[in-house]
Amino acid sequence: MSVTVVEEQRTSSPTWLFALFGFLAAGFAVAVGTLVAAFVDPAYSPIEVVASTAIDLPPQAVKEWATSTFGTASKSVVVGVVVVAVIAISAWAGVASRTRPRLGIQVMLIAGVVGAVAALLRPVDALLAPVPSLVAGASAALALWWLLRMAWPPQPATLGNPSEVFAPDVPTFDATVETPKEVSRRGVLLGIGGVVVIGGAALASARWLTTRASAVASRVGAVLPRPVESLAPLPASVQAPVPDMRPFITPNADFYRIDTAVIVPQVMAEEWTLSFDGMVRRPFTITYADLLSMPMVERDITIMCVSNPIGGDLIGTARWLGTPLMPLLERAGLEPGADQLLSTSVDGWTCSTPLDGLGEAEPLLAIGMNGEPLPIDHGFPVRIIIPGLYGFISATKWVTRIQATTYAAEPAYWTVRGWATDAPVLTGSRIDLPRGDVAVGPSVIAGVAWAMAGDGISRVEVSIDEGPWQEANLAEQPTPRTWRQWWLDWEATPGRHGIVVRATNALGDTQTSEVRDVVPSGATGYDARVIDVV
Ligand SMILES: Nc1nc2c(c(=O)[nH]1)N[C@H]1C(S)=C(S)[C@@H](COP(=O)(O)O)O[C@H]1N2
Ligand SMILES: [Mo]
Repeated sequence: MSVTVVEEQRTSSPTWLFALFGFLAAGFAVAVGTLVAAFVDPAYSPIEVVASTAIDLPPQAVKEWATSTFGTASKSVVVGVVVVAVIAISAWAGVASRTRPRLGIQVMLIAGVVGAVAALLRPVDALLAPVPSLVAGASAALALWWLLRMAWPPQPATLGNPSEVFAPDVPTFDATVETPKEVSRRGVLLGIGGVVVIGGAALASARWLTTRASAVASRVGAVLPRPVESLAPLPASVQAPVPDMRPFITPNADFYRIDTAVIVPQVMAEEWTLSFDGMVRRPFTITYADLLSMPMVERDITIMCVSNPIGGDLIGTARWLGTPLMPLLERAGLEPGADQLLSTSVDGWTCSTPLDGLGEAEPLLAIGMNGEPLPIDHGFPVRIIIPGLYGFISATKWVTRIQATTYAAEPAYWTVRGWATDAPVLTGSRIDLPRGDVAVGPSVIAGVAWAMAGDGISRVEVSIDEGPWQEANLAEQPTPRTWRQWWLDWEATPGRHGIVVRATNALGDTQTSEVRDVVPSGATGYDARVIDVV
């Protein structure tokens, strides 16, 4: 009888309270784990490390994900899924602990182990990587244990003042019966208070630690050297004379961002190094100070993502400041037989760049973007920029290692996920204007076209309502390595109209109308818009 009473007592306290216990224990654990990660590496924070590993899951398991992780929103989706899963599991564990405290605590410990395994699967070998998750798991278990203990004060328990009893409608007992196990309201409040205060302090300390000696501070202190080859300001003629046209140079804040990093790598310039090794005769490592002493050049270059859909905006143009990469490769002395440069980011992401034709492309180790040190999102302190190749085989951000090797020996991140190794940017064009509906009368159709791997744009043509191709006006193109703006005056007549654009590069090749998906080496087909003239 007494046992039944105890069970009844326990289960008569509200379910939501125990779900809250589980949730609070998990929140506490994430805070403590984040604090530990602040000492180790923020990338190993418990939630982020699981999300990162989920994003990198082996290609067989998530073939389509390989495509979608290129997308800008998909990373936050993965983080969101992990957060929701953690909330659901911890709330469930909390509820389970109402009748089976040991089970709830075990679930917390197992979650920590899952995080630790995810950390061990990260491409960067780090002995301490699993520590934040393990500590988080232990903290969750401890917090849950503490919350349960506070809720059910140890014997000898007294019934206390009825107003202090959380579930006052439970049957009362005579003192000789088993220890009453109803939840103590005071205990619950103290327990929750303790978890929230200590967890909050952990999170605040983590914040403080990660911003104190941070990439942000390092970037603020970075001073860009004067280029030996500087560029004149761009003439107004690069801009199509059309209202509402996007600027020729993409402001840093509007520049598309694509990478697999859940936590943006925080690299201090003072601590950055870049090694050149692999199939080279004289491997060496440079620091940021070494890099600054090298000749810097300015280049206007348009970069583009291979997963940019037709008409998409994963493309942008910047004035980059950097040092040419080829002299550094010469200093290292490539051995015969190497066919790719494998560059590695501090977070372990790898990028395969064909050595064939690399010299002509004039690759840069870039440190500046539109007159500022590289934004942290765009690779601070140093990234690679190579005109004419899609970003996934050229534009390594937070680069820390450049290795001469072979495709056979070292396949890169996207190579093992089914993407091409040879992917020059395909000649393309996009319609930017008009946006939305148009009024009857004089209007302008305008956009950009690019042929960074095809000597630049020589012609852009527009077809309206399947009519003949009409040649558009071209704005100035400062170099073949940037996009080119175009525009066409149009007398808009009432009704619905279909507009199609196509570009031709300076080698005389017109982009193909054949519709092809972004995998494995870039989408093809013409950009088309439907415009309503009202
Ligand atoms: N470290 C790192 N560098 C990276 C990537 C990445 O995932 N990790 N993605 C590449 C891809 S696919 C593209 S298109 C460009 C995008 O550069 P941006 O974010 O500065 O526009 O970065 C490249 N460099
Ligand atoms: Mo990309």
